[in-house]
Amino acid sequence: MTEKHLSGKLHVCGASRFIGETHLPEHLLHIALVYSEYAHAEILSIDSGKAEVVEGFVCCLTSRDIPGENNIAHGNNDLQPLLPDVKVEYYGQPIGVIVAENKLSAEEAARNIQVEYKELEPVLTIEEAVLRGHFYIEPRKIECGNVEKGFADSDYSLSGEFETGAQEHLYLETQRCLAVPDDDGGVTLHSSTQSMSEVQTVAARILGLPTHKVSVDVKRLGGAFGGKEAQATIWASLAALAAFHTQKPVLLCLNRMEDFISTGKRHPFKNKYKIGFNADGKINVYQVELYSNGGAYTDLSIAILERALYHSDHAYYIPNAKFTGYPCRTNLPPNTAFRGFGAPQGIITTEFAIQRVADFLGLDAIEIRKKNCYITGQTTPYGMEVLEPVGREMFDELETLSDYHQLRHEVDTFNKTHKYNKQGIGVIPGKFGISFTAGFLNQGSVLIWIYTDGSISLSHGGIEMGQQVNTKIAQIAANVLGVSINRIRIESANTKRVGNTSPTAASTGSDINGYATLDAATRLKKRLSNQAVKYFLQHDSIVTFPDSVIFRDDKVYSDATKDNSCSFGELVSFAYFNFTDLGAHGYYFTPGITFDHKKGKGKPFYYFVFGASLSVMEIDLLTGEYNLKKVVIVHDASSPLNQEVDSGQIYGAFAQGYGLCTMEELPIDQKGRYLAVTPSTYKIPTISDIPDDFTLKQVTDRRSQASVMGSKAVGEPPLIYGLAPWLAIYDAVRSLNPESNQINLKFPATPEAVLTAVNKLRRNNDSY
Ligand code: LUZ
Ligand code: MOS
Repeated sequence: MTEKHLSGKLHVCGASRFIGETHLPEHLLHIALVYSEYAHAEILSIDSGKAEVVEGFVCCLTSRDIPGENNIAHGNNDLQPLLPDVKVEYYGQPIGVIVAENKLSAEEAARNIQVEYKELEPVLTIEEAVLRGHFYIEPRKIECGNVEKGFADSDYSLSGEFETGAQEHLYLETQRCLAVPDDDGGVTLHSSTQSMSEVQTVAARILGLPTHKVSVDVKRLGGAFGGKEAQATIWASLAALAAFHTQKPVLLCLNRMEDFISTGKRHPFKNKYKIGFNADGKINVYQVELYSNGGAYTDLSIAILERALYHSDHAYYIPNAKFTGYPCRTNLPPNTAFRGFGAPQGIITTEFAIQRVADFLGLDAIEIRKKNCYITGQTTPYGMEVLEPVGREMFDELETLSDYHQLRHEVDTFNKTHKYNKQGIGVIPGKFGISFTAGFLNQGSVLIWIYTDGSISLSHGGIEMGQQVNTKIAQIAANVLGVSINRIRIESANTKRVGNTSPTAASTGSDINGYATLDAATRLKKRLSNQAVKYFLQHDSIVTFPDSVIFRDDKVYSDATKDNSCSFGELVSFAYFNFTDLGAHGYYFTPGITFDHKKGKGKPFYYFVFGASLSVMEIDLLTGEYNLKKVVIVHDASSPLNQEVDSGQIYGAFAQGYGLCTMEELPIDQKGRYLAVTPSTYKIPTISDIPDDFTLKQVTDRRSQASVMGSKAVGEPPLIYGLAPWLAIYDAVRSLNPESNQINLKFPATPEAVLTAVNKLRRNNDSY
């Protein structure tokens, strides 16, 4: 099936609406925030005297104005105040809400708030947190086989450290919420969130209201990438608090710099690995300790660490393994979900270790990976069986599609004949586990109404953030009811129509809400089939059975002969006049997800998405600059719901991974402030960074393990392909001295990092 992007036309015409940009309510008030000026400090006093005299000032709200519980923590193993009363824990933490009649007055008043602090020493790095024992939980562990014996039985071992950096989400639409008071003391929130039920629950907790008094509506987001999974809640709750106090509609809309400064990023990791292997390249044992920088509050740090641990085997069978994870507490904005959710940080460490093994043994990058790749029937270190030989197939396909051995030859020849430029190849497979690791989140629901004219309204629990979950859901419903997609309107996500929703995250939006759609649409189809039997008897004196009725092309046929038919609308109207319920709720939960954290064993995923990819990079030895020359991706799509939407996801995820490993850098100063706080100082890839020579092959063999209508999730898995350019740069640097065991290429490999790595090698090796 291929259907067009449902809101493509609106986006292209600039007609699609986003919160706070058009159609604002009358008497709207605006918020500006007072932010902490220290990463760690006691608040001694807050004086609003000079703010109150600003024209248009309405009120200044602090922790004392919170009627309910001052806690926005995700889950129940932490306490995160909406507005701190004693202590600030990160630079840019909101401590006061200024409400005014217009944005400029609010900002001026916010600047006039005087806060006295007693500065405390901040903990900013993983090293400092480890020294002080600042961990969120006891270490998490996954083990299999016998690690000591594994090393003893190995011909060789290599060990080292691998550090990955933070990443800013840079969604086009900044964090925002429009809060509108209801007449019964409740409030309606138009929030830019991936997680409307979490916004609802937390805002109700803050206001001391039952959950049903807060409703959340989400039409669409201008991007999220994980940055609005847990982190939209704070802004929505602040806006809700202001609407509650003023009883007027209130808009909170961060500007780009505020968003950069105050929101959490992808977790930086510092990982220590040791790998044991034989002379033939077979890996016997892999041991890794993962340390993540979680920032000032838990947020999603524990789930992110879990996903990093579950992906530390990546695509490889490792008979003896020990993975340990430590989530560290620091005084940075709470780090959070970001496409891949810890998996990229675990995976790149494993891939680097494997690359070192290949280089040490003089083996080829693909050969070593194929040799160790999972085959059917093997189990992961956490005890989940790999049921299909898809990983190997992906490698074979990549080898053929890229003409790998010829390519390797060309790159080697290039390097022999070019003095100041070197090329390298990076190869990386994909194996990404699909399901929320917090098992209970794997459920979805929808509500469908068929109106008497045959048009259809569908509300589902997923959030449309540009990934086209709406297009896919509409396709599923249209397919079941045999109608064209234009008949279906996908409504805004709203807690009043679909309750207790999971965040649209973990790449599961289409899977769980899609299956729930299948459920609801099938219920309606059954009712309509029963009515069709009556219809055909009355109109054409035809005896047929519900199971024989066929819904196709906006028509309803009595049976496969297609001799008798009526339009879909006609049948719907007939059904209504014959007392048929034309509304249906659908529900789905992913079966079989279990995990025992004590044992470190279980089945955390419903299935895996596989793939393999390759990048060719050329570096300039004099400047450290590089150029991505070629990309080949083989992606295991199974039976895609919408192949074009999926290719958009794959291209985008590749670019985001490419940015992560090469150019996106977020240094902090000694006060815990991000130094890159605008798009002019934070570089992300643009279309010109993507080479023309880009081959994407979606393998559309339907897998036995897949999701709704044979499809597979596509949001996060392809981000991993974007890490191949880092391995390619590494390979290019290494070509200067293949014998060296001391290539220090940082991650991200910025031109500065490349030049540093090159110069170090040059110092040790004059011959280049
Ligand atoms: N969110 C979450 C996620 O709460 N649990 C997960 O396992 C997950 N995985 C990926 C992205 N978001
Ligand atoms: Mo996410 S990283 O919100 O799937």
